[in-house]
Amino acid sequence: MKLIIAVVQDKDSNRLSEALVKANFRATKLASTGGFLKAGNTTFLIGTEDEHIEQVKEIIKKNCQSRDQLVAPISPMGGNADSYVPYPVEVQVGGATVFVLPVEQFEQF
Ligand code: 2BA
Ligand code: 2BA
Repeated sequence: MKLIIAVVQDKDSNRLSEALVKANFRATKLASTGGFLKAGNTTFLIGTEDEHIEQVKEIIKKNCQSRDQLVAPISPMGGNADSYVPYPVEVQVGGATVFVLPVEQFEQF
């Protein structure tokens, strides 16, 4: 068994969870925040058998789009001057960042 951790954009999260349910996969959604943009994103935990990993990755790929996002300059006033970006920068936020981890045990009580 493997645990897939997928960080996706909020805009894609409903579509992805619907597609997973439709394909009979179980998942847990966590509200998360990107360390760089400091904007909300969604982290999916999907536990599934090894032979289904490719299918889950395909579903993620199909339902998550990559987009360009503008990072607005944030005033350092009262904040952390180390992270101050004085001009807007465009970054490409990927469709999904996916990790596949081995699962030692899976129990449901
Ligand atoms: P449980 O299987 O007891 O799962 C309870 C919650 O645990 C799930 O909430 C989900 O958040 C998490 N979970 C379970 N298996 C997981 C896995 N392999 N990977 C990641 N997270 C997992 P919900 O998704 O809201 O599901 C509530 C209950 O609805 C489930 O209870 C199950 O009885 C049923 N269910 C969930 N997905 C289903 C599906 N695709 N088809 C049929 N029944 C489903
Ligand atoms: P954020 O950390 O908010 O990053 C959003 C986008 O900003 C990234 O898109 C990337 O294009 C850019 N970016 C991030 N860190 C950067 C840096 N130090 N310098 C320059 N540009 C940077 P993605 O790579 O597609 O990542 C989307 C989200 O996925 C990230 O949101 C983060 O929440 C998660 N993520 C990506 N790589 C990760 C990793 N190795 N470990 C954990 N989470 C990761």
